[in-house]
Amino acid sequence: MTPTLKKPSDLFTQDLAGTHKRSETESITPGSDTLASYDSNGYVILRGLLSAEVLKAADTALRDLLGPTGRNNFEGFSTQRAYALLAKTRALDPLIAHPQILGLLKARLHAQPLLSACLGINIGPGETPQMPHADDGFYPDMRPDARHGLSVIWAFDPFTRDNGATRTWPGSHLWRSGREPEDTDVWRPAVMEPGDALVFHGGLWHAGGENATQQGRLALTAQYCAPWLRTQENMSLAVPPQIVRTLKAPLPSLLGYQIHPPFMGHVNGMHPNRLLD
Ligand SMILES: O=C(O)CCC(=O)C(=O)O
Repeated sequence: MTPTLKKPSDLFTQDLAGTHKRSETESITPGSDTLASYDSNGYVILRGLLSAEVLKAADTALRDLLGPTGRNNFEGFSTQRAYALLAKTRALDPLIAHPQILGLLKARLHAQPLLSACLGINIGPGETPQMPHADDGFYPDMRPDARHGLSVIWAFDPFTRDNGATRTWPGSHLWRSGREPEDTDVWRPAVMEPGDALVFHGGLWHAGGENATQQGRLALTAQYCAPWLRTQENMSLAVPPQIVRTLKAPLPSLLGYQIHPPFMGHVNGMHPNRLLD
């Protein structure tokens, strides 16, 4: 039954869809220590989240999809990337929609987020440190403490100080607008084992590290944004409906097959899921 709107605020709280009602996705509620680290440092490392089988399948698929090295010093001239991953493999789905990540998204971003970007990053031998940045940096008015995004970096290789472990500037998600890391600001490498995940606030300054070893450092990054923002990767074009139709919840919703109340995301006045029926 479509609800009757009684007051203006009902527009933003009521689910107006007749057929494709919003549904809760299964998630794991984060513990208080996890949230305390996320809130104060701007990041938290979740350890050992994947079974050996899931990790192996994800690792094999991602390595197969890696493209050429970067076209500028942000992508990294010695770093390979892989984009549009949801159109290319199903092996990464359990990471992108991991219940622990969904729990953090619900607690600290939004219960119906969008997947803004999802890419493989293999920092190769000899790579120089990446330019520090915040993943929310391209949204205006990102501070103070605007909850625009939440990012995850999954380690597929051991992450060490020497091989390019992601550098984080603890607490930088709380910096005033316009402040950038100085040489005197201390960064920390996110030292991780394969299957660990660095989860961070979209306002956290971070960067891929320098790789002074002879091996690559492979990661998957999944970046999520609030459902009223434009996504970095144009997911509607990157992942065609015939693939989205085969995906399990909440992946279609993460890819934009959702309505943010009252009407954001409609197609021809209808819920986008009608395209999948
Ligand atoms: O690979 C990493 O450790 C971080 C890379 C990153 O933040 C990016 O390319 O946006």
